[in-house]
Amino acid sequence: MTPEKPARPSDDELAALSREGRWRVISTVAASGAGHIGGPLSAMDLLISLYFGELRIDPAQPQHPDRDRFILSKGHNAIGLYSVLAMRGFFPLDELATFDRGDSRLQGHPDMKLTPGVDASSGSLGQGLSAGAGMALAARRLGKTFHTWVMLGDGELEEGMVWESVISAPRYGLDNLTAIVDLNGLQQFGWPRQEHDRFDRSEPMGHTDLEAVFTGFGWRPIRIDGHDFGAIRRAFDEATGARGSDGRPSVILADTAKGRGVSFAEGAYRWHNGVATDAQLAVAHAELGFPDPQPEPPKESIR
Ligand SMILES: Cc1ncc(C[n+]2csc(CCOP(=O)(O)OP(=O)(O)O)c2C)c(N)n1
Ligand SMILES: [Mg+2]
Repeated sequence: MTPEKPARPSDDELAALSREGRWRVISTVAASGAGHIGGPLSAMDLLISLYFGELRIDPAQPQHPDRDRFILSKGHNAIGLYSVLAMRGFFPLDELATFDRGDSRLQGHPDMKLTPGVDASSGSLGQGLSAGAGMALAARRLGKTFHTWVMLGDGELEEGMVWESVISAPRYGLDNLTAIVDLNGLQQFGWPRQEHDRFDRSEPMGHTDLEAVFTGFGWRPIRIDGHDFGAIRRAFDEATGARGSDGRPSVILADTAKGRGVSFAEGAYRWHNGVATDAQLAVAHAELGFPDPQPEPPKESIR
């Protein structure tokens, strides 16, 4: 059976799922001893909204030819994707504990040949949008109606190959393609939007009018707060509703905070990657409210 769009959860349900996803990211990386935190947390509300409310996918048939496609072009955020795939039922939640081990299906960067639900391998930044444009073009040629989604980082926009597909996708009329750019304002080493920025090490794209640039190349830009579930939902509707209408691919420019949801990681470029201490994990647990605190064991009655 062709996978169908899921019934959309409420905003409260999405928020709870996102808190769970954020906890799974930070706790899994703490257990494995290495991994990325900031990007997976900034992207979590978008990923949860996609996997639980938008994508026409079926965890029991991860290779279904008519499924919507999702490419995590910023592949270093793999643990964010794996957490959501596990929560959505593509593989057991327990398997997250194997993250980044040599014999695991969950490598540090996504491998489409290993992991159920991963549609393209990534990790070398800049390549995902070209792969996605290819999938969207294939859908068009094969007469299929699936939609292709590609998530990029704002630092990743510096890769030249991104712009080759930005230039070419509108020429093929790929309105069945949507890029999502996670505009968390930071990449690996800092600083684009900070006041003390002397513009000497800043990220070039941080000072660019991306809406104008994408419009100029023939895309439909949709600018949103990437932590507002209502805005995300409307952006998805606009992007998929556009399909077949005017040949423009869509780009969702999502303003986010790197490390979102965990106080010590939020806005801190040093948490691009990192391993939380036990004390930091306790803070994250308290702030995310997940997992629920264990109930107090019953006190022995005094006789
Ligand atoms: C081609 C390539 N160059 C460099 C790297 C190393 N690298 C990994 S993550 C990263 C920063 C990415 O920043 P951004 O795209 O903003 O990701 P996010 O903030 O969402 O984590 C870099 C430079 C890479 N993976 N691939
Ligand atoms: Mg970034």
